[in-house]
Amino acid sequence: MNGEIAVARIVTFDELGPVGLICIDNPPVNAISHSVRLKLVDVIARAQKNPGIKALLIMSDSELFSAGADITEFNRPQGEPSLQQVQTAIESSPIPVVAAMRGLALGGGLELAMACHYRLAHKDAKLGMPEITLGIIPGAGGTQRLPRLIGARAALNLILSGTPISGLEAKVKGLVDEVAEDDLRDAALRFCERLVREGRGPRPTCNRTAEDALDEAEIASSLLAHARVLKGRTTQDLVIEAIKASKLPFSQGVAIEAALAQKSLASRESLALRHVFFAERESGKLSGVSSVDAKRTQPPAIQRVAVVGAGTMGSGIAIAFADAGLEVLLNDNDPASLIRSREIVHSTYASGVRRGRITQSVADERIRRIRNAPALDEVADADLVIEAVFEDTELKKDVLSKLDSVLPPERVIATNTSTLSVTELARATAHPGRVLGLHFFVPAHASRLLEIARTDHTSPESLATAFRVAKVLKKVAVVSRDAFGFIGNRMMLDGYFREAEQLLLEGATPAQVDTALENFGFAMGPQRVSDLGGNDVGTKARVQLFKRESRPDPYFVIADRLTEMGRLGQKTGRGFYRYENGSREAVPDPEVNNLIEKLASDRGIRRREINDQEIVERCILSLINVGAMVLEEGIAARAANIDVVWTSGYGFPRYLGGPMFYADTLGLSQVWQRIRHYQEKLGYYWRPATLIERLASASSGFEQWDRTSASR
Ligand code: 3H9
Repeated sequence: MNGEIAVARIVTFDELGPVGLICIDNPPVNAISHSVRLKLVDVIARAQKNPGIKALLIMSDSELFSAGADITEFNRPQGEPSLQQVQTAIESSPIPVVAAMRGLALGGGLELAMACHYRLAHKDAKLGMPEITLGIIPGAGGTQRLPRLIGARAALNLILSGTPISGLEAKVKGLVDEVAEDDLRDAALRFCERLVREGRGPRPTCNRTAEDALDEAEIASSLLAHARVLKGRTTQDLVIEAIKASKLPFSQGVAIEAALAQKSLASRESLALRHVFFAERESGKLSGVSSVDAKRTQPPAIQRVAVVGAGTMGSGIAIAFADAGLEVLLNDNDPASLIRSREIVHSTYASGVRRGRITQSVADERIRRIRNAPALDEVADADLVIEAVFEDTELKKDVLSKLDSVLPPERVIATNTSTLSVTELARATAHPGRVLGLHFFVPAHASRLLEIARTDHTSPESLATAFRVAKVLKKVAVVSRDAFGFIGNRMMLDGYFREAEQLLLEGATPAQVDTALENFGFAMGPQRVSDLGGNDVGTKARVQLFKRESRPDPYFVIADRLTEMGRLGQKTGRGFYRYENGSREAVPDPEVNNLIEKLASDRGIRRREINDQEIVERCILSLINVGAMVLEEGIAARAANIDVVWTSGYGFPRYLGGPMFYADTLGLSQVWQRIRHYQEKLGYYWRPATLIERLASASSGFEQWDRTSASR
């Protein structure tokens, strides 16, 4: 074998003196797909036959080593060689094999490296086992080799956290042998040459033993440390079982791991989490919402953003962009608002420093990125302008019209409205194609979801810009048609929260409703959410929304009455609950129960005992039902988009896949029958969505509907 072996670029081989350099080149993320595995075993076998090659180096020329196994292959037979077979080829190699990692080395990528005899990483590389976020356990020796390299306890923590560690940290833990400060390739080649010079041969990880074993106290403390992300989950039990097996001889341990990995792969939890993984990526693509060729619609780069309106929301949006490294111009015609906004910005960053999230110098740099621009025409050279003034149609129209005249016609103008008609606002401009809604959630700099509201006139180019904004901000984007509440708030108001209030009128207590839904898996129950966000915020939003479409009584009569009484939630110490002395602990309040009883009796509602099962069923079914209406009305393009909205913005448990995926797991004919049951019992507002009826009678589901709608 001389020089370069002619292989497809999936895996390349170069002979560099005594070192055979194998580069994985499988864009976009160097997943260890079947074709990569095939090439790897082929190249390794051929290199071993070359007497001139004394060491093999596996790395990647791209900016990441590997994002792991190819997740798209999980739903079909994997095809040989398996990743385990590649690892055996590496581990049993008579010449030493070295892995050098830069960027990301995740899951199966890191497992591949762990099967190599030596490992290097760039100091800033990120090494981790994110499998748990997909509801699976590391299934290519990860639960067996990691304990042998860093100890069982550290392995458990790394796997349960799903969060990567840096190259430097990996060195401290013993996961890598050497860290490269600068040029990884150079450092790795020198490392290999040194191995050869010193005659150091293969060092199979599988021959080592883990220094420690898991005891129950350590397991309990690890589970506690990751309790928030593991709530309601089961994969962690399989991880623990697999790591315990690392005390056995390697061949037995990997056999146990393989069986547990299969079990995790087939679990509902994993199906749901993988669904959300792909749904999040799909929802951020233009192809899902426009027939225009997405590849030809390249949005311009965004370096400078202007935010008009320096209130709480505007300040939060400014912080989000500054965090992402962009320059921000903050405009407000009220100098006092700009001063207050400055205070918000400073106190947000001060809190980040206090909590150890960022250093003071990073905070200072980000603060410097936000500049006041008191005159509106100063925003003219921004690549994108976001209007975030008070929720008032006339005020917003005035701002949009002025922006339209100062900005070049191709620049996108986004409104941050959550309640008003974007279509109506866009009419104030001469270029409605450049107008769309960017619905940020509170706090704008920390929330994951960005709802993009498109009108019938919004251009594909503007949408492409909005997607780029989401990418820059590391948020998940979902497009909604401009309609009452967009996707998320429509389903929350007409479905989930309305049903929660109805249950209160019929006899449940706020604590009972909240606890039942938190036990179902929601991060926080609906009444606690209302108290946190402010009951007045909800009331004001509904007043605006009712200008678009009204709703018949009873519709949030309790929350609105609480607002009238000044029981605004945590901020006033009283809402659906009482909060003593600034505490966040929600204490049930008999005064609220009396109020609910009165509101129920005014409406002739007979109160009764309601069990938790009915609470959960009614809240979730109404969420699903309104979700189906949102789909049939074309407000959401895909059921999976709804799942993204609810798992990333409204606390629906990700491990249940979102409301529409969850409906599929229940079976739509069951869903339809139960909705019909409540329609008979409770009356008009339990009308089943026709889409559910249609899909149920065809024994179909939302996932299938998405698949067929993709080809429509
Ligand atoms: C594993 O390794 C199991 C083993 O233990 C056992 C095996 C036997 N496979 O997110 P992005 C696609 S489990 C296939 O938009 P970013 C993604 O769908 C794996 N495809 O970019 C998208 O495709 P498209 C453990 C993958 O820069 C494109 O790449 N690893 C994979 O924002 C770009 O992705 C993980 O859990 C994959 N593994 O983020 C890591 N990864 O353009 C999962 C990505 O068609 N991946 N794609 O929509 C991630 O966390 C992020 O994608 C990453 C890049 C951080 C890598």
